[in-house]
Amino acid sequence: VRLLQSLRSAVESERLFIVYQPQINLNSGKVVGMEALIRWRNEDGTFVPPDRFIPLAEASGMIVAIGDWVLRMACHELVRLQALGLADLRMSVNVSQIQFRHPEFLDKLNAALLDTGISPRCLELEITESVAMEDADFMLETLHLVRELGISIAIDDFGTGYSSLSQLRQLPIDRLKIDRAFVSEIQDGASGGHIASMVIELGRNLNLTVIAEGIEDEKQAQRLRELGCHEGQGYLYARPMTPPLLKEWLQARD
Ligand code: G
Ligand code: G
Ligand code: MN
Ligand code: NA
Repeated sequence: VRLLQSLRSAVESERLFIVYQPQINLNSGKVVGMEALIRWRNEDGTFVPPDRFIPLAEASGMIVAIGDWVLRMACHELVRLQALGLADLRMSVNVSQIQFRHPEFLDKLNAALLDTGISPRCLELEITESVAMEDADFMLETLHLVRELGISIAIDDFGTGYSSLSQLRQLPIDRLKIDRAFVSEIQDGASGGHIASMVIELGRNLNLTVIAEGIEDEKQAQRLRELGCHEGQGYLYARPMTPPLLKEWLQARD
């Protein structure tokens, strides 16, 4: 309850902010986009990790407002980057299942596009594998509607859930994100490495782009490239950054 109260006051006093982590084409080395990640800084300067407060925000329903705020901030950020001449970047936004299932979700999505004027082609929503597979009929319909808007969809934390291939094949999605737990095992022959290569193979068969998260060294990147993984993000390239740092980083790289 105390955490919930401080989350409320954090929202009110704007102690929530967003950092952005670049995503790279593993073959060309070009930046293809970035993922928006929420942060909460306490009054005393310490951080509350999203793994702790997102579940709380979901249970209390606050995630609907927070998620909408993240979506808008991320779209605005993309507009600012495009104005600097940093074109052709994709903005990836995490969407909680509570938010996704909210009756006004599609309206809010539309409103965010209209208000910021960004092209839906530049926007991507990340939903986790478990969410994507739950309540198949509802998901299928909603995902189709999102796709009709021109927005793309990535399945986050892929490999940690239990999707059946037949389910996965039916989903109107664009990208699979390999969970970083599997990427970290890719060198030492541990089972996670096999899962990573299976996900890449699966992506190839289903015509989906595959992005690996949590790439921390060049060996992992090299192995992922050999396996045919298209894109990656991780500390090897950049940490999640505040907008001024992101801007600097992108311009230095451009
Ligand atoms: O990288 P980081 O430790 O910040 O992310 C931890 C988890 O929090 C990740 O699983 C990420 O998907 C989730 N997360 C980060 N930002 C958001 C957000 O804006 N909305 C939702 N629903 N989840 C987020
Ligand atoms: O949405 P998702 O849970 O996938 O969020 C990714 C999480 O992974 C975020 O918390 C982000 O800060 C974190 N992260 C991003 N790159 C790396 C990395 O290279 N190594 C590690 N350990 N964590 C990372
Ligand atoms: Mn994510
Ligand atoms: Na993940």
